[in-house]
This record gives sequence, C-alpha cells and structure tokens, in this order.
Amino acid sequence: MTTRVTVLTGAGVSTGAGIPDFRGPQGVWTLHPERARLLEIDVFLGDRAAREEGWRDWRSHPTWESRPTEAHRALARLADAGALEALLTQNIDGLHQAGGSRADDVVELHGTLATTSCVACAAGPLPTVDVLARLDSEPDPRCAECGGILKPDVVYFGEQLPEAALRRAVAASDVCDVFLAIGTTLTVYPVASLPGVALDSQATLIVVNAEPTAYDRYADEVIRQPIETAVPALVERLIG
Ligand code: CNA
Repeated sequence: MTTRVTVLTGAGVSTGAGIPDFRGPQGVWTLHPERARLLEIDVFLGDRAAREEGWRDWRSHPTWESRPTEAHRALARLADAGALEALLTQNIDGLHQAGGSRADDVVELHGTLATTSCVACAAGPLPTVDVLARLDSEPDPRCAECGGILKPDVVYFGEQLPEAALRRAVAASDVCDVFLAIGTTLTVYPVASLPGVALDSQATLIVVNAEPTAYDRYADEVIRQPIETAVPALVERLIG
C-alpha cells in the first residue's frame, strides 16, 4: 500500500525563492519587529495610515518576482507518485502551484496574496495586481461597488482561518501515514495543532527546519538542513 503523506509548509520553504520568512535569523520581524502590527486586522481596518503603508508593502513584496525552488517542485512529485494526501501551506505566495502542484491539492490555510476582496460586501475577488496598479492615485483602495475597504485575501492576525480549509487540513492530518512539516516554527495556531492531530493518529512526524521547532521532541525525525536540498532528497526517499 502506498504511504500517504500530508505536508505542511511554512515561510521557510520559500526563502530560497527570495521571500524572507518572519522569524528566521533574516526574518522580517527579526530585523524589523515594528512591521508585525501592519498584519493585525484591527490596525489594518482602524488606522488609515497603517493601511496605506501595508498596501505599499504588498506592492514591493518579493512574491511578485519570485519563482518556485527545487523544494516546491519536489513536493509536486509526491502527488505525481500518488503519495500525497494534501499539501497544507501557511504561505500566501502561490509558489506550490507555480512549482507544479495541482490547485486542488494545495490548502492555503492563511489565504493568498493573489486576490483581494471587499471587507464590507460580497463583490467578487479582484486580482491583487490590478488593485496595486491603482495605488498611486488611490493609496487606500476602495470597493467599486460599495466604497468598502479592500484587503488582500491573506489571513491577518486576529482573523479566522478559512473554515473549509481548516476542516480539510484536520482531516488530512488525521488520515496520513507520514506528516511532513517543512520550514515552519510550528508556533502559529491553529495550524500548529495539526502535527498533534497526526501524532494522535499514529502518523510518523518528520520535521525539516533550520532552527528548533515546537514539535522537535515529538518528531520521529528532525532534519536540520537547508530545505532546498533536504526536501528533494526526502521526497525521493518517500516515493522511491
Ligand atoms: P516562520 O515563523 O517565519 O518560520 C520559518 C522557519 O523556517 C524558521 O524557523 C527558519 O529557520 C526556517 N527556514 C527558513 N529558511 C530555511 C531554509 N532555507 N532551510 C531550512 N529552514 C529554513 O514561518 P511560519 O510559516 O512558521 O510562520 C507562519 C506565518 C509566516 C504564516 O502566517 C505565513 O503566512 C507567514 N509568511 C509567509 C510567507 C510566504 O508566503 N512565503 C513569507 C513570510 C511569512
């Protein structure tokens, strides 16, 4: 029987693509702790100057120039081999899909930067690039339908995670044989509870991260090597 693998990725899987993480040694919050407040939902909604600064940050975000790495491509091969249960990600950069993973396999637990929605009405999501193109003339972009505040479809701190995504993530963690946590400190809840769901169901837990994580002592294997080389080797071992 094929081993079923559920993967959870964090910001560390994309640092090789030029997108800094938050908490690593070169992380955005490690170097600029004051920037964390720009991702708090209360600040975004309640402080116009912070909202405008946040939008300018998104415009210059490295995601727009990034390309998937060997690690993203290797994870796509898990599905090709029929071994992937689900690819859960905390990332908002779309690099798993760009690296060959099927959109259906990727569960974006913290949303996506690709689209933007109105916080006040049900007007359909807009491509975020189109909103960014308006920033020079409209630094606090508003909904064309109702004038409400527009926000990237990224989950900000203080917001609920998308319910269907979280349900699917819990189910995938519950049924897998191997749970692979890659490039995440496993400290942001509720996502950080998912390895616990897998362990409760007797899955093998493998952690790949340069620094210690909250689950290292429960893991069957901890790989403290660069993700760009460690993940392709691990995928070959799992499907080989
Ligand atoms: P984090 O808390 O920033 O931790 C990342 C971890 O990855 C750190 O412990 C690093 O040491 C480790 N790491 C970084 N690069 C490598 C590497 N090349 N090889 C091995 N280990 C490495 O990230 P989390 O995902 O735990 O935090 C969750 C937040 C960060 C989520 O809300 C994400 O949406 C958010 N985030 C996403 C992106 C993105 O989409 N690419 C970028 C920055 C932050």
